[in-house]
Amino acid sequence: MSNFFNAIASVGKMATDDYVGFTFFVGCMAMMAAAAFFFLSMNQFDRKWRVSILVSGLITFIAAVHYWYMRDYWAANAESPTFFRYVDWVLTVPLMCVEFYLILKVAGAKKSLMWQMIFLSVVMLVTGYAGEAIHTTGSGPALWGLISGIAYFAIVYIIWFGEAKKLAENAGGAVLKAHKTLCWFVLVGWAIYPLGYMAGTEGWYSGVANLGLNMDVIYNIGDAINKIGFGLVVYGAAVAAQSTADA
Ligand SMILES: *C/C=C(C)/C=C/C=C(C)/C=C/C1=C(C)CCCC1(C)C
Repeated sequence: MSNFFNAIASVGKMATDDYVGFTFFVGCMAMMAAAAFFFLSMNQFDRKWRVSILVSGLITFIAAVHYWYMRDYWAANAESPTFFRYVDWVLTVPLMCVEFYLILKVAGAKKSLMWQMIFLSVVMLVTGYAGEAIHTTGSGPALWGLISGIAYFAIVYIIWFGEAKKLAENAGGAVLKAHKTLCWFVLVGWAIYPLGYMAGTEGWYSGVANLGLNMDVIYNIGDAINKIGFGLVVYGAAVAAQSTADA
């Protein structure tokens, strides 16, 4: 019973002065709501778009489950839930690559494009984890972060200038529009993460990149923008494509 009251007290405390914990809490709710929205709306679309909306639902659902654990972990230990964070990312970021592929499939995208992007995203995340959790001293975080950043830019290159861009241009219409918006998400929205990394690890950048913001707060803001926003762009494209098809 006393555990029960301690839990209530700690949640109460969290809501008033622990703003990091609060962002985990709100993040969890937002991911749950978004997942429910995508799952419940998917049947209004025809087959091609239904799978894309399903993937948006899976991304936010997987995140909701991890936020549930991360919120608990933070409340119990007041330290970064790095492991849960990266497990979440290594599942959801490749799914975002799948999302790019699904959108471009109508334009004839090949599976190899998808695997190329998935491979790069896994390299980006595994090296990021190495810098954040394994090689945490000296030049370790800067070095591993740099490798991660190179993989990140390779993804940016493919979607902005490479094969993915050509396919989107061939498709035109709702596909091209959605692709363009998602490109901006990856260039600007995903750039939030290296900022969080620099705020939370030691390196040459420690003086410059200290925004006075906690790393987890930065990551949580990034996740809300990228996972929910990304899903909504896909949803918007599906609505647009469907309404032109119906007309
Ligand atoms: C839903 C989660 C998403 C979209 C996560 C994206 C994560 C990144 C783009 C992380 C990138 C990183 C770098 C580019 C360098 C430093 C290490 C990382 C892993 C934070």
